[in-house]
Amino acid sequence: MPKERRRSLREAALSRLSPICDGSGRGGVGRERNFSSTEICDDQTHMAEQYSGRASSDANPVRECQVPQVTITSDGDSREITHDDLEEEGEIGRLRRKLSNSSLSSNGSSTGFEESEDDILSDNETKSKGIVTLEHCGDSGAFGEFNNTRWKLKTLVHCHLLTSHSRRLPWVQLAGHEGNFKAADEGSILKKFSENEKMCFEWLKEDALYSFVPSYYGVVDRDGELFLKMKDLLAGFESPNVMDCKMGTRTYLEEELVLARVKPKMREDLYKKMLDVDSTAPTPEEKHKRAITKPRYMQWRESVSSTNTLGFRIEGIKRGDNCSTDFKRTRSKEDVTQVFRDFVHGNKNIINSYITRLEDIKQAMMKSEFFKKHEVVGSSLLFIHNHKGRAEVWVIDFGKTIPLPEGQTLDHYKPWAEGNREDGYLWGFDNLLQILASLARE
Ligand code: I3P
Repeated sequence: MPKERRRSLREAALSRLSPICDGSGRGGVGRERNFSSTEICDDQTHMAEQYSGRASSDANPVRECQVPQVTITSDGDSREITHDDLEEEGEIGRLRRKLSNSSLSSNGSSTGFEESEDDILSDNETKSKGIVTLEHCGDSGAFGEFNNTRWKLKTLVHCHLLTSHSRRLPWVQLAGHEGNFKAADEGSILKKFSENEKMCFEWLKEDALYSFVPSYYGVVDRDGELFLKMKDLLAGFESPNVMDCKMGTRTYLEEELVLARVKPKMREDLYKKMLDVDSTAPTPEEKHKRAITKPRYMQWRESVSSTNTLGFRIEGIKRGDNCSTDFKRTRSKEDVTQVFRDFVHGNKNIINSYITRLEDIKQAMMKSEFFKKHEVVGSSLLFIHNHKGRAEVWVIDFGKTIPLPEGQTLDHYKPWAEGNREDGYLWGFDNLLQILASLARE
């Protein structure tokens, strides 16, 4: 990442450092404001149709890989941080350092190599300090309804999502980083602090997308660590089924690519993750080094999943107490459609509710200044439904959603070429909608 750009991101972050809130500031709580919709732009729809021709339809078997088991330690005391607190305690400097660091920090997952290109704007600051810990549990059976001839999900995670308060932790570990989440008061959760995500939430409070993102309640300090407090999207759901779809045709920032060229960091952990999925994927040189760069891994992940073919990919699914993240090679339209079919149990009411909600989200996106002015990378749509037919979709994860330079906007459809910052979000969104529409017609 060029130094100037890095600096400008950091400066932007600091200049927008608002009172680190509160839960009572500008629309922090008590949200649920009304949203008035507009018609979907014909041009965009047309472009989406054009681009959707890119989708291929090859079938890829689901491969076996190890997936993590989630355990959560006790829920300590926390309190909300106010601007006054920080000034009184001379904490502004410390927090600013923390904000600056968090966007550039390296993580605890790679070993033995110099810090360099990765984790720019990573949404976790130090994975090693996790409260939610992940442990490999290996094969533990098949995954209920997904266990048919097409979907041999050979690994399974039992999501131990019970806190010391016997309260269910939400959607957090389907695709989240190790150690990123902590339980909070009833109806809310804590996510490890990211300056970038905080800025997004602040902006979103005044945006057309507001009704479709988790309510944001401010920054809190829990045992000396900072977290973003937000609504627990699963609160109020009994035995919800949850799916996390990572949106867009690109899952890494342009900055990560640039930095990887300037100062490549070889990561053994990513090499091993690659090998787990496809032992033939590493090049001879990578095999020799037993390590790969993060952009190389991310691009490979995009190519074996449906990120490249459809502009989104399924990251994980939770059914009852079982979670599966074994979708790394779910790539073709047919395979993705089958996963959705199984996820909703063929229930047309749920499919139609999802479609309606997605159409509302899309209309909001077409109106959204936030969406127009941000490169949206690594953000997910979270699908939640229960057996009673209640179904919701939420736009989550803004750790790698970054503001564009002044005057630049994205249409989120154009194919990405380095420098144009396009993310393919709406192209993927339309493909997802088409898949659900095809299920509704079955
Ligand atoms: C991870 C996934 C995450 C990424 C993480 C990858 O791969 O792509 O999005 O974190 O990078 O390891 P996988 O899904 O195969 O487990 P970011 O989005 O924050 O970059 P990391 O290992 O550097 O955390």
